[in-house]
Amino acid sequence: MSARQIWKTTRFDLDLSERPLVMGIVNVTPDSFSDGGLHDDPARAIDFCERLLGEDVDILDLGAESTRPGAPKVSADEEWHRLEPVLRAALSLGVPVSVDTSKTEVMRRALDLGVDIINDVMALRDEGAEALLAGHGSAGICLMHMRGDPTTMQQQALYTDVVAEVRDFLQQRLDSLAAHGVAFDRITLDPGYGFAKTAEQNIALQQRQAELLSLGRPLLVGWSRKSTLGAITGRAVDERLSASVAAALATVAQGARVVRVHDVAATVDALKVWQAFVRPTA
Ligand code: HH2
Repeated sequence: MSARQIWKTTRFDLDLSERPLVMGIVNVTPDSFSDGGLHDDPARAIDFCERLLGEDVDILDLGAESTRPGAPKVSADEEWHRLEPVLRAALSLGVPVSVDTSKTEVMRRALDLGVDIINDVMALRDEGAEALLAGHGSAGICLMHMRGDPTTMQQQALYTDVVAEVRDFLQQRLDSLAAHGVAFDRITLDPGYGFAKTAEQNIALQQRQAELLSLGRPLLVGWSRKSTLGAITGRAVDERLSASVAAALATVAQGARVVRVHDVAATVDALKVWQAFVRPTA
């Protein structure tokens, strides 16, 4: 059995060594790539959070700005307006809550309400974000790799060695946070599937995941419904459930400890079976 790996967050110390955790996606947006408009009314979003709880979700990840390729930017005020009522309700449900944002101002407001984790597809590169998280002292952090921003990122999918370059980027982000005094046990890393990467590059990253694990922090991985799964299977975005579950199992089998998914019930079941089969018997 490997050493216990704890992800420290504001209210919860999450044990990632016992079993992989499932982070359920709640997009409070009109335009997300697979579920835009489904939960952009606060009451529906809160109902959806409660439904995910019934499906044994481990972490709720609330996002109020789409990051799909070409997505328009929204202001911090608009993002917060969408997020706040859902975040307030989610924080009373007894599970860790993360906010998926890249804006320091939105992070500040979420941290003031007591959010457990900041999940940032820009890896805390907005001005003041690192200092904010360093000053907070306990919120969990997910640092994801991407280049550019969602409006331009797919033009920047040019790498000599995508795995080495993603690894170097994440190492630099870890170094920068260490320089700010952020403890590593608050941090997970994410290769950023679909962000400034082609299907071939995404697949290479998954195949060589061990090279990212060598950074020494747990990996949080988001394959759910992404276009690379469509490229592999020929399936449209609303037909990628089986592919998404297979991707979640594969990434966990290769060492990832948190999977970020839309389809919580199916993923939880699949991971329970996988876990039962791989757990060493007495
Ligand atoms: N993917 C998306 C958004 N946030 N965060 C992390 N850590 N990892 C990911 O892979 C990731 C993420 C994109 O998916 P989704 O939230 O469903 O879509 P949209 O950005 O269009 O709302």
